[in-house]
Amino acid sequence: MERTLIILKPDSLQRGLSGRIITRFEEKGFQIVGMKVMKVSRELAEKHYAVHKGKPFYDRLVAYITSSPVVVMVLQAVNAITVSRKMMGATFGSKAEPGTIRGDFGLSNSYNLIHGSDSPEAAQFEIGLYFKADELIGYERATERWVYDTSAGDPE
Ligand code: IDP
Ligand code: MG
Repeated sequence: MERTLIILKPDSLQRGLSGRIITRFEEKGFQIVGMKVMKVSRELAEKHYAVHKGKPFYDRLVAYITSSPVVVMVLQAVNAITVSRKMMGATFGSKAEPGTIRGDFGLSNSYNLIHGSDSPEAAQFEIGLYFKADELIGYERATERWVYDTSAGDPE
């Protein structure tokens, strides 16, 4: 099982799309192990987006993510990072394929609704930035054995 950090960015909440986006992940079979609404501080945004410092869009990106509340979630699944990135679609709303979250709900190359960790290292770093250990809840799901084939042991 893998965990990833997902952020529903300010435009998701302002446009009333957060519920529909969360539903996509629930329907796919992801397990929600952490979730909260928060306002991202400038300090937190600068830590999160340190890898983008110096890029032409960096200042606007920090302004965007701090402009209005976000929903942050930790989602768990087999291959959570790869699968969630596929569901998000390409970075630019104008290029993202229909059927993806960015492809279905947005046009902007900047206001693109959602963030998702892009590697296990990034996920570990980002989960630690946004959540305290006791805010993540591991629990057994009644549907687990129908989401995955667990007959050989590991979920497949
Ligand atoms: P990702 O969110 O698909 O992983 P990154 O390249 O990590 O894309 O960029 C982080 C965020 O910065 C994007 O989600 C988007 O909001 C913003 N961004 C990236 N490239 C551009 C750009 O060329 N113009 C404006 N905003 C951008
Ligand atoms: Mg990224």
